[in-house]
Amino acid sequence: IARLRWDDPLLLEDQLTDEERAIRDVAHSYAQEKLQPRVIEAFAKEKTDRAIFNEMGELGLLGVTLPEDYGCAGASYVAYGLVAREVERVDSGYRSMMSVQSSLVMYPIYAYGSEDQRRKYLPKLATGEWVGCFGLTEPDAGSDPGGMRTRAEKVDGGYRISGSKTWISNAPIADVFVIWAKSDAHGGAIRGFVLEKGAKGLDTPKIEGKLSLRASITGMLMMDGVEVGEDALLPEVEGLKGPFGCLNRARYGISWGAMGAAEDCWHRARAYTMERKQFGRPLAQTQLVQKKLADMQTEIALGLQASLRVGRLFDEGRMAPEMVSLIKRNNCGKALDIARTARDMHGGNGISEEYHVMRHLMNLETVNTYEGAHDVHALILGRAQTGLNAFF
Ligand code: TGC
Ligand code: FAD
Repeated sequence: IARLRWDDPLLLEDQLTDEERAIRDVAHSYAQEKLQPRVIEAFAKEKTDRAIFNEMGELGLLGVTLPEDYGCAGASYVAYGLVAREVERVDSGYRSMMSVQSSLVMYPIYAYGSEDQRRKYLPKLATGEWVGCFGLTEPDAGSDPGGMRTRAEKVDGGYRISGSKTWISNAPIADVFVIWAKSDAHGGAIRGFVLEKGAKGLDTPKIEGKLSLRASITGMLMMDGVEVGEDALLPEVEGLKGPFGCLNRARYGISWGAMGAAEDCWHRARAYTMERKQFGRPLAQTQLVQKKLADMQTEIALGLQASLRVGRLFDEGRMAPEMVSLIKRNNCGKALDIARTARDMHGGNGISEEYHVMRHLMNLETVNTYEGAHDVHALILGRAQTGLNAFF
C-alpha cells in the first residue's frame, strides 16, 4: 500500500513535467528567499517594491507562457499557474503584480497587438524594465464593464481618450497602460489602447487606505483628453472579448494563487496546533482541530487538481471560459474560508502580523472580488447551464 503524503495527498507533483517542476522550483526559492523576508514590512507600511518586477523578470517569471522571440519563457499554462501559487504562498499582492504584468498587459499586446507593438513593449515588460497596468474598471462600471464611459474620439493621426478608471493595480508606478475605451471611430465598440507614462492629460493617483493587498500599489487612471497616435490602438480585437480574453488567463492564474495562499494558512495552522498545548495536549490532538485540518487538506487538494486540469486544457486549446469561472470562484471562496479558519485556530496570536494568516485573510477578500466577484462567476455558470441570462 502506498503511503499518503499529507501535503500532496493526490500526488500533484507526479503530474508535472520536468520543465514545470524546474520553473516552480525557481519561483518557490525566489518567493521564500526574497519575498517572504520583506512582506511583513511591505504590508504594514504599504510599500510596493518596484525592484520586484526586475527580480521576477531576471528569473523569467513575467509573461512566462509567451514565446521566446519576445524574451519570454514559452512555458505551459500549468507552469504559469505554479508560479502564481508560489508567489501567492507569500502574498496575494505580489502575485497580483506578477499576474497583471503577465496576463493583463503582456498577453493583450502579444495576442491583439501589431508586430511593432510586440517588439516595442514585450521584451522590456519581460525583464521588468517596464511595469504595466490594465484599466478596465471604472467608478460606475465594475462587474458590468460594458457600462464603461471612457471614450476614444478620432482626431487627426490618432485618438483622444477621456475618462477615468479605478482600482487599477500597479497604476501609480506603471510605464505602460493597456486601457479599454468605447471608440467613436469603431461605432462605439470597446477597443484596447496602449498608453505610455508621461502622456499629457494622464494622471495616476494612488488609492490610499486599503486594508487588503497592501504590498501591491493600486491607483486610478484619470484621462483628460490624452492624445495618442494610430499606433496606440490594439488592432486585432474589438468588443468585450478583448479584455475578457486577458481575464481568462489572469483568473486562471488566480485559481492557483489562491490555493498557494490557502496552503500557507493550512501549513501554518497545522504547525501551530501541533506545537501549542492547551488542556494538557496539543491542540492538534483534538477532534475539532483535526476536522478543520482535514477540510483544508481536502479543499486544497481538490482545488489544485481542478486548476491543473484547466491548465492542461488551456495548453491543449480546449479551455472554455466557464471552466475558469468555476475554478476562480471555488478556489477563492475556499481559500478565504481556510484563511479565516486558520486565523481562528491561532487564537489571539492569529491577529498578529508575525503569524501571517490574518494578512492572507485580508488579501483574499480582494482576490475573491477582483477579476469577477464570487457571485458574478456564479451567474456566469448559471447562465451557461440554464441558457438564461441573469445579468439584466
Ligand atoms: P457578454 O454578453 O457575456 O459578453 C460580451 C462579449 O464578450 C465575450 N465574452 C468572452 N470572451 C472571452 N472570454 C470570456 N470569458 C468572455 N465572456 C464574454 C462574449 O462572447 C461577447 O462577445 P461578442 O463577440 O458576442 O460581443 O457580456 P456581459 O456584458 O453580459 O458580461 C457579463 C459578465 C458578468 C460576464 C462580465 O461583464 C464579467 O465577467 N464581469 C466581471 C468584470 C471583471 O472581471 N472585471 C475585472 C477587471 S480587471 C481586474 O480585476 C484585475 S485585478 C488583477 C490583479 O490585481 O491581480
Ligand atoms: P460591484 O460591481 O459594484 O459589485 C458589488 C457587489 O455586487 C459584489 O458582491 C458583486 O458580486 C455584486 N453584484 C454585482 N452584479 C451583480 C448581479 N448582477 N447580481 C448579483 N450580485 C451582483 N480592475 C481593473 O480593471 N484593473 C485592475 O488592475 C484592478 N485591480 C484591482 C485591485 C484591487 C485591490 C481591487 C479591490 C480591485 C481591482 N480591480 C481592477 C477592480 C475589480 O475588478 C472590481 O472591484 C470588481 O470587478 C468588482 O467591481 P466593483 O468593485 O465595482 O463592485
